[in-house]
Amino acid sequence: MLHRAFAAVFVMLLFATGCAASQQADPASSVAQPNKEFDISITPGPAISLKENKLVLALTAEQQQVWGNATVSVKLGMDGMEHGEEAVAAQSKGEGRYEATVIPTMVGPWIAHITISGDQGEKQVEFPFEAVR
Ligand SMILES: [Cu+2]
Repeated sequence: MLHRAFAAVFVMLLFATGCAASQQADPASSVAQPNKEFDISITPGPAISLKENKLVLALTAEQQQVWGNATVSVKLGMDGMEHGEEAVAAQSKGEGRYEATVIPTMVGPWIAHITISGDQGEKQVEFPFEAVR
């Protein structure tokens, strides 16, 4: 009886977390902090799975000074899953705006790993987002 209740809770947890339930305790991904420094968005949003979505990084005037001549690349990943995505280069649209076309291959929680390289060096930030059908 009690065992059955536990099983039911476990199944509900699986449903609630979707494919991220396969996530194991991974020190590398658990220390990564979501981005708070940069203005990053999926436009118009929400992200649609198996479709092209526009991910936008908008540097402030101040950040443009710091990250002169920046190049930006984006790689999508899912915690605990190996999707094998390649990094895509974002296009500079001027005035600190960078756009990358990303295609999440399934519904669920994704993390865009964004690399910004410029005069300041290199920085990696993470942008979590949800892909829907
Ligand atoms: Cu997945």
